[in-house]
Amino acid sequence: MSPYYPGYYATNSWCEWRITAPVGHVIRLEFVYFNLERGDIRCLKDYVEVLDGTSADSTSRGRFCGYNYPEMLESSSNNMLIVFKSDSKVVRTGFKAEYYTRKGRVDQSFVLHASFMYVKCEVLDNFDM
Ligand SMILES: [Ca+2]
Repeated sequence: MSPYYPGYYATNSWCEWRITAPVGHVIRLEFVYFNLERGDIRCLKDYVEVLDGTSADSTSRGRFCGYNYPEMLESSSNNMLIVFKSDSKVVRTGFKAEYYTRKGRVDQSFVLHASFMYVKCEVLDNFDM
């Protein structure tokens, strides 16, 4: 979940959550709350971006902002990175997501996990785009 959730998140934030499942597992991410500043279609102000891997250079599975909940996302491997970024103006109450993992075979059921692994969250200077 975003910093201070269900309170307002801070301005000028950059946060990353990394989810790592055992090798051979895939990750399903489901947003259960989503309320960010509404941006244009590129979501340049505040956004959540889900990446299919371990770094910000990994393939993006989508960048999300505004009030519409992102659809459920599944990783192609056992790693997923969630990035949250806010600019210097207008804050909302952020997001909450849950994740499930399963062995790669489709006949295995997903198992819900309680929380994200915390990686880092920092305040940036002059990060407006
Ligand atoms: Ca903002």
